[in-house]
Amino acid sequence: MESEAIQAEKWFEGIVRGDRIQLGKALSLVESDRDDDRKMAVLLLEKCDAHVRSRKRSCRFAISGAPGVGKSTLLETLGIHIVEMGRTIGVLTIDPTSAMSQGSILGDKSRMSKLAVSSKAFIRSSAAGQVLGGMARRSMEMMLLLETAGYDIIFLETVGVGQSEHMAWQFTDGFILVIQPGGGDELQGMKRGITELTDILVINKADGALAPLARMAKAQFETALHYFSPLRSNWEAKVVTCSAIEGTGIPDLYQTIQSFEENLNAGDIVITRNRQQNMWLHWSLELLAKKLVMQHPVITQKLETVKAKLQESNGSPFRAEYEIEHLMKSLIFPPDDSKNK
Ligand SMILES: Nc1nc2c(ncn2[C@@H]2O[C@H](COP(=O)(O)OP(=O)(O)O)[C@@H](O)[C@H]2O)c(=O)[nH]1
Ligand SMILES: [Mg+2]
Repeated sequence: MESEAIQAEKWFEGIVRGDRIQLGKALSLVESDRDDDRKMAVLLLEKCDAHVRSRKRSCRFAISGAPGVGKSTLLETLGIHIVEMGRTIGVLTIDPTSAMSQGSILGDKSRMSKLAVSSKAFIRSSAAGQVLGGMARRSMEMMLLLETAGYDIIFLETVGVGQSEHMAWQFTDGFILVIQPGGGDELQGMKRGITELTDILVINKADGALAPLARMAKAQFETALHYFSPLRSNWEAKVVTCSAIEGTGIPDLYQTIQSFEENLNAGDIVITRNRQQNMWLHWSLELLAKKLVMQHPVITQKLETVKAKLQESNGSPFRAEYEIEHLMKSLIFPPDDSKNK
């Protein structure tokens, strides 16, 4: 049996060499919850982390927006343009076909069919079952693998609305919000407070009948954005209109992305990444803590008993919660018997 360290080195070398099959396998490895996979994943991720720290970093973007605004279509058109400009891109999406989904988001893979066959691009869809906070459970690790493989720009397409924006914002360098003209989307965006998170606002579908509406929305947003103090320092939010289908406005969008990259590289990327990693660590441990506590046999058993009792007596849940709260506390902070002796 090869030692684990040697195995991890092989994984790592394959990824750095540009072996796409190895990269694909590594992405599955870091998504796995199996104990042996977790162990290997950590060995590999440590190597990747050390590797990227000594090189020019990729720029990581979250691409967010309501289902159906055209995020995937945009990634295809923009992605092809970026590749034509001689750069490489990595895309992480959630595969909506693996969940019960609203019609508009079905068939994401087919939306990126041209980009998918480019040797300068790598697209990975995670199963929707793994989605937490609008991203895959292991998006952070997956971005690191793509960065190790040397992709210049990484896009993380988020799903869902609400909480997801903030999560994705925390873990990436730049936040691209995609909206479509009309439909009150503009206002919704403001209400949810996500305009503060937005580094680049893309008004997509600026074609056909929607084109004049898109121009109007652009003017409105450019004014509105002046009232928000940006959460990210040294960058003033930009508004771009485009049509992912017709390709208009795409070079403009890429230029904006490039200036964002320049801006990022002019700042201290080490501080930025350390902040992201700290937030990720908290997020990840919270998820883990919840999972472990809720899976503890003492808790699951008690919960079953309590639920059965509640149903029988048609009672109230408050005492049940109180009892389980104590049970949880005693499991995590066992009473110190020595004090009573
Ligand atoms: N007219 C128009 N339709 C678009 C454009 N971009 C995407 N669409 C359409 O909008 C629908 C949703 O696109 P999709 O990329 O799946 O959106 P996502 O859910 O945000 O990823 C599809 O029917 C696309 O063909 C665009 O620029 N113009
Ligand atoms: Mg999509």
